[in-house]
Parts: sequence; C-alpha cells; structure tokens
Amino acid sequence: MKRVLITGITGQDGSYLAKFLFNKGYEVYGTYRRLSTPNFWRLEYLGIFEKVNLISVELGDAGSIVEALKLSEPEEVYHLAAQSFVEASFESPVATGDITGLATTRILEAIRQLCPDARFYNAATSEMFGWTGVLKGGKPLNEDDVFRPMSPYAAAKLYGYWITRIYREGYGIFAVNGILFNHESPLRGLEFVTRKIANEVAKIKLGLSKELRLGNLDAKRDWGYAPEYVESMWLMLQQAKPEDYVIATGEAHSVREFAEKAFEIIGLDWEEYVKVDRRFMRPLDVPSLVGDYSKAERSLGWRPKVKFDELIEIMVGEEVKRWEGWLKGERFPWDAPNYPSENRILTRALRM
Ligand code: NAP
Ligand code: F7E
Repeated sequence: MKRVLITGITGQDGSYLAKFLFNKGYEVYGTYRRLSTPNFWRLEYLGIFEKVNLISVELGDAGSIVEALKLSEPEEVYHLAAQSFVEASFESPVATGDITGLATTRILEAIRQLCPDARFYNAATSEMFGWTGVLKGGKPLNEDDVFRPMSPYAAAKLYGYWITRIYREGYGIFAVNGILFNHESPLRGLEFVTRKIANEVAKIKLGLSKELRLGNLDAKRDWGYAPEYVESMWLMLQQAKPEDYVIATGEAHSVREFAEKAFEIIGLDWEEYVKVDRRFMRPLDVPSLVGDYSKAERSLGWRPKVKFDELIEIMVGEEVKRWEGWLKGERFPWDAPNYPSENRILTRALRM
C-alpha cells in the first residue's frame, strides 16, 4: 500500500485530497496543528476522520516536519499547509513569509536528507501572477506567464514556487508546482468571499440576517470546484517527469456577479442587501485573474466540470441546508466535539 503525507490535512483541500487518496487505496498520513479547539470537522464531514493517521506539525518548527516524515515514510508528499488568506497576509506579513514561504524549504530540505525519492507536490497559486492578469488584458494565463505578486501571501508563495524548482533542478527531487486558481466548496473557510456570500445569502433567505458586507466588488476571479482540483494534484505526481501545471476553469467572473447569482438562487435582488464596507478592502488587490488549463488537459487529461453557476448552486444549497438544520436544533458540522481516536495519532514516543 502506498504511503502519502498531506500537510494541512484539516483544510479544505487537505480533507478532499485525503478522501480522494484513501479511496485510491493509499495509507494516508496528515499533519494538523494543535489548537485550543480541535479542527477536524472537515475530515469528519467527509467520513474519513477515523481512516487517516494524524501527526502534529507546526510549520515554523523544522523538527516537527522531520518527525512527520520519519513517522509516515511517504512515497508522495502533498504540501498544502499555509497561512492561505490573502487579506491576513497584509496583517501578518512576516509570519506569512515564514509559514507560507520559508516552510516549503523546511519540508524540501527534510525530504532531501531523509527521503529524496519521495515525490513532492507544492501548492502554488494564481495569486503569483498578480498584476500580469491586467497586463495581459484579461487573457487566460499559462505556465509561461510572468509573475508579479501583489500581496505578502503571493510573494511568499512565489518563494515556495522557486524553491520547489530549485530542489527539482538542483537535487533531482521529483517536485512539482500546481498553480491552482481559486477553488471553492462548502468546506471553504468562512472568510473567503464565495463561502462568505453563500453563508450570508442563506441566512438572509431564512430571515436570520439583513445585509451582506463586502469589499471590492469589481475583482474578477476564476472560480472552480475544489474536489475536482485535488485530483489534478495527484495526476501531477503520477507523470513520468516533474513539471508545473496551471489548473483553472478558463472563465473569470466578478465578485458582483457571484453575489448577483447567489441572490438570484433565493429569488432576491442583490442590490437591496449588499453593502460595500471598506474594512474588507485590501491595500492592494489583484483586479483580474483567469487561467489557461490547456497544458493540464493535454498532459494530465484533466479538465474542469463544475463551472460558475453550478458552483454557486452547490454552495448556496449547502448553506441553506446547514442553517435550516440549525433552526431545527441540529449542530453545525464544525460544532461537533471531535478528538482523534488514540490509534490515529502518531507521536515521537512511538519511535523512542
Ligand atoms: P486552508 O483551508 O486554509 O488550509 C490550510 C491548512 O494549513 C490547514 O490545515 C491549516 O491548519 C494549516 N496550517 C496553517 N498554518 C499552519 C501552521 N503554522 N502550521 C501547521 N499547519 C498550518 O487552505 P486550502 O484552501 O485548503 O488551500 C490549500 C493550499 O493551497 C494552501 O497552501 C493555499 O495557500 C493553496 N491554494 C489554495 C487555493 C484555493 O483557492 N483554495 C488556490 C491556490 C493555492 P488549521 O486547520 O489548523 O487552520
Ligand atoms: O477573495 C474580493 C477580494 O479572499 C477573492 C485563497 O484561496 O485564492 C484565494 O485568494 C476576491 C478578492 O480569495 C470581499 O478582494 C470582496 O479580490 O475569496 P478571497 P483570494 O484572495 O482570491 C487564491 C488563488 C489563493 O491562493 C488563496 O490562498 O474577492 N472580496 N469582498 C472579498 N474577499 C473577502 N475574503 N471578503 C470580502 O468581503
């Protein structure tokens, strides 16, 4: 049975990827970080919480990364853990540089020393293109386009992108960058704009809220469906040669359009509820991003299926169900008290 280590298994992509790989027959190991309230709800929600092995890792602590590699002895490593919220990177630029950028080197260096034959996936991002989206006049961006990052998050990810290439070219490690454009789902963090809109629209429908406060309505993004995107990560590591790939839908829509469509689903006019609030504006915001996934289609056989309208239907539908359940006295999925059963937590003590 192939062994895999996923950093950030508790996040949106980590939990979908864990399920995908478990279903493919992998023995799945994942890193989580110790929090005052455990954050395993996504794994529970997907029904795989009891099927994965959990190792506590703090990305700032190189020793914990070494320990995770020793405990899991992986053939494939998917590095997804990061401070992933662009807005927060303006609040904590130094910590974001460390956790989202430098930690990639901590992992690659540990792989180089301990398991250089392991294949490595790095979660790079469309945010690295930044201003290029505008310079190209809204044309879809591909693997050869220039990166002009516009946030501490994007700059940190660009560092991770290059260090991944440096370990590939310098040490012959099978290391790839997935340059993924925005991908969303009902498991998205609540502060990201798609889930924020879906959640508030559901509350407005049920009379639990009266308005939706947003920042830059003009920003355009290429939004895909997360469960489909994690498959592309796996495909990248199954190729004969390590290369980088853009993963996207090829369509750009504005935040305004997203809100308009979400309100349309519940039969209301978005303009009566959406208020622009400066608190959600960023010092710099990438105006427009759209991706060209033709290399992935050609080489990986990957193409997106769920597009803009269906994505919003899925997300609004799920939030409405959650809030209707709550009104009937049911718990939210993230409210369930969950601690991993003891046999699923791996610690250094096992190796002493
Ligand atoms: P996410 O939901 O925010 O998950 C991030 C994961 O990283 C969580 O498991 C989180 O743990 C963990 N983490 C954060 N800080 C950590 C630290 N200091 N030490 C250890 N673990 C830490 O992100 P996602 O949407 O799944 O994205 C996965 C990766 O792809 C990220 O690297 C993101 O930057 C990148 N990416 C995402 C998108 C997108 O549209 N979703 C697009 C391109 C690239 P907790 O659960 O404890 O917070
Ligand atoms: O913002 C605008 C905001 O925070 C999208 C991460 O997964 O994708 C994500 O980064 C757009 C921006 O995602 C609000 O200014 C307006 O223009 O949902 P977001 P993001 O910044 O694109 C990339 C690919 C990643 O790699 C990241 O990890 O929406 N916007 N009003 C708002 N955004 C938020 N969050 N909240 C608002 O109220």
